[in-house]
Amino acid sequence: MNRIFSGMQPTRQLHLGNYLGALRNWVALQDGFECIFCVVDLHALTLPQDPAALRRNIREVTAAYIAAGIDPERCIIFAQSSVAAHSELSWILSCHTPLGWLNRMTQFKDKVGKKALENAMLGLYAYPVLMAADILLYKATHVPVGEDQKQHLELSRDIAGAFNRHYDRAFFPLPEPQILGDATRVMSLRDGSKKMSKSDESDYSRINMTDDADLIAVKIRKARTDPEPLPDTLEALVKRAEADNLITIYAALAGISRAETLAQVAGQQFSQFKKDLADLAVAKLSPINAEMNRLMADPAEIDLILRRGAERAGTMAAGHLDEIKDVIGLLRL
Ligand code: AQP
Repeated sequence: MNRIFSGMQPTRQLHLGNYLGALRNWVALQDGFECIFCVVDLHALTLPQDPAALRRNIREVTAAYIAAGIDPERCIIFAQSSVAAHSELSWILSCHTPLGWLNRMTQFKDKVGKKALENAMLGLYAYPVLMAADILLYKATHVPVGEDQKQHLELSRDIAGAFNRHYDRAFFPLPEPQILGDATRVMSLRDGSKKMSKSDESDYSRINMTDDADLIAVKIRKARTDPEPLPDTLEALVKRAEADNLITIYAALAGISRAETLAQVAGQQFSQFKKDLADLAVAKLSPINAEMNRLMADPAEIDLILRRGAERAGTMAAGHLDEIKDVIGLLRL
């Protein structure tokens, strides 16, 4: 059976981009694939984290997975740091990854920004190798990702290929990206040229999965737009990034195409459209929010799910790591 691996970082709360671009698609994949969904807490360490907040966020991301509809019986849900083989394989793969490949990664450059390179952390630079280890450790065949992670997944394929060629065998499957749905890149509510992101300083740039109905409505009302009414063609949205983004969000939440959405709302002023969008967002997100709150009230239950998931993931990982050690000539004593 084809196997899916994917994960989210427990860095602050998940947002609408994480939900529409990834989580919602994962729920649909459970029926056709063996699924492994990880809370990638080691990746979160590539940026400074407060220990108490990190602990809470690991549980909250787990709660979001389950509240959105991922079934912990059918899928494996676990925290990355509880399976040590991720770090071991990451080291092995880093010895098969030329620096030139890592130098091309745009996310590293974006995250370091204008800071001096000397102060950037090695972990942030090596992040894509750990991501390759996450995927290859389970010999995953498919990885659902948003547009922003496509380059990292291509690197995972390159690393798998380099390993296979070096040891002259088809050991790792080359994982296929799955870019699903129409909302592969949900943009900031404050700036239509930037993606919606957990690390954006403005909380008004995103709708968090933990936001209540009032806050969702306020954020949508305050979302940046332009003075023109909504157009009737997709072409007319090309130069209107913020309007385009709100149409994409509406379409994704309503489960209709962007063209169908425009057919419904063409000619409307934003004041009306934003009210409808807020009602729709609240209707879709509130039940998930309520279930997250219920789960978060019982952290022991979440920890139990993570522990069971870690046992299942750990068994598969240990078997594959033994095979890898055999291939590369390490003793298994
Ligand atoms: N804006 C987005 N639109 C669509 N999909 C998105 N994803 C993230 N942002 C958007 C997808 O969500 C999954 C999990 O992402 P992540 O938590 O591992 O980290 P990220 O991609 O770095 O997300 P953020 O919010 O931008 O976090 P920060 O600010 O901490 O870097 C991935 O599949 C991603 O594609």
